[in-house]
Amino acid sequence: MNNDDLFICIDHVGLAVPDLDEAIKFHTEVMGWRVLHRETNEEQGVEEAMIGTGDQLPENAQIQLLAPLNENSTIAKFLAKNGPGMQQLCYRVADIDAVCATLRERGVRLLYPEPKTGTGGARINFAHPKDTGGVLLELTQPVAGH
Ligand code: CMX
Repeated sequence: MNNDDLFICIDHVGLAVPDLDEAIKFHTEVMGWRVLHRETNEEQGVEEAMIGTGDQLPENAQIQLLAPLNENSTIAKFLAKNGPGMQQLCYRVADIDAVCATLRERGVRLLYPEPKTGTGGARINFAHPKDTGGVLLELTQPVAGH
């Protein structure tokens, strides 16, 4: 793949939080954001909310609040080790299969052999933080129209 074709924009930044309702209260009432979307993703072990502005444009990055669904969740492990805070950076892509193949060719480990399902039905994968300068990097290919 051509370097110019790899990433579209920063899709979102993910924050690990112990309690989703408490975090939503803080980010809406104190910080002034709005909840754009909320869902539970059993496979990822998270309860999540996407927040942004009232007139959020598709190319504007969102903030993803991630709370653990149970004690086995990767977010529970992250919170136990680091406490609340930034857990991931997510880049939007147009063709996740091609991007994953290109990154693999360049020596970056992807966590899943095939993309899994993320926010709003998007196809997602993650690059290992040890291969990306210490940042857990999510790749997301949103469902058309989302
Ligand atoms: N950001 C940066 N570094 C991280 C990290 C993170 N979020 N999570 C782990 N690491 C680092 C650890 O600090 C550790 O480094 P050291 O060895 O120097 O201490 C190393 O990576 C390995 O950590 P670990 O605790 O042994 O590994 P984990 O069992 O925590 O797994 C990871 C790490 C990335 C494989 C796991 O968190 C994972 O599978 N993440 C992808 C899925 C996910 O995050 N789902 C929730 C979000 C869902 C969504 O966005 O939709």
